Amino acid sequence: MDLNLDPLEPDTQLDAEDDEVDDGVDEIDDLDEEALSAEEEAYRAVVGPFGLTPQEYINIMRFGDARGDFIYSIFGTTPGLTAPQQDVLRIFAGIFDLDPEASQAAFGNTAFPCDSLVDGTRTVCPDGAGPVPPGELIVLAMVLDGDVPLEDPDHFYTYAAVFDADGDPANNFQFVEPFNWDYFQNTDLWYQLDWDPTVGQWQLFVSSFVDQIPQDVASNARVVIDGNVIVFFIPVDEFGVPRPTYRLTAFGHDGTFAPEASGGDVTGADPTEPLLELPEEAIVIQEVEG
Ligand SMILES: [Ca+2]
Ligand SMILES: [Ca+2]
Ligand SMILES: [Ca+2]
Repeated sequence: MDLNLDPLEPDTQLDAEDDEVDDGVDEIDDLDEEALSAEEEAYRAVVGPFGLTPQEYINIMRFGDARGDFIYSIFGTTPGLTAPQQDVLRIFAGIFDLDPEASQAAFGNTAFPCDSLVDGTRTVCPDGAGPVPPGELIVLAMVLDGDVPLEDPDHFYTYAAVFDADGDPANNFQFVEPFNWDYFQNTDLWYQLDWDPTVGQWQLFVSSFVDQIPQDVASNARVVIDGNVIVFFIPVDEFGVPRPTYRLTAFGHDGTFAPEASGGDVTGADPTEPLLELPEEAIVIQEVEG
């Protein structure tokens, strides 16, 4: 297995039935039995309750992201805050299909209950979130270069999954000068996990960019923070299309947003790159460990 992945080159094949993917499948088998990367192990530890088999893991898309490729939201401006927990190293993207029982076991009150801290795993829900509906969930994970501090007294953090929710680029948010590397550009539905040290809380804000203004929207999403892994679980029914394109972002600052005290990372080199695609095939979840 070649561990020197090009950034944003998927390193697994998505369709195990495709004749051309024999090599990919073999690589995955090798990966399972021998040398799981630290990032792969960290990801699997978090989604472990879903009980994926080695073959099912093939349907998770994986991307590498360069280490240390910090950016500020203005091209050419050097960010001054560049902690490991602001550096995305790896992205995992899957579609999980849960029946009502599995959904209840995962998100009812067992594996990932709302606004809980269990064995160091923090689960955050939007205000007013209802139960996670059965059916397809978009499951997006970022593995960072360092553990996310759960109670940083000095810094703000925003970890986000942002989408073109309806597949129409014409109505997406466009950057406002001078922020030509605005992390959210060319998207229109934003799931923002925020740490605010002044209130000492993690919160999940969901907003839709409608008529040129971000507006709060109701959501039944969940976000899980576990060590250096952040996983977004978002019902497909919150999107206009079943496989919206997306970007993941990680940003830290001191409250001023000044470049010398801010910095972060996006999937890819910078936010002018095209959004990423989700796998077509869903993984049917049979049973969830509570
Ligand atoms: Ca990175
Ligand atoms: Ca759109
Ligand atoms: Ca990057």
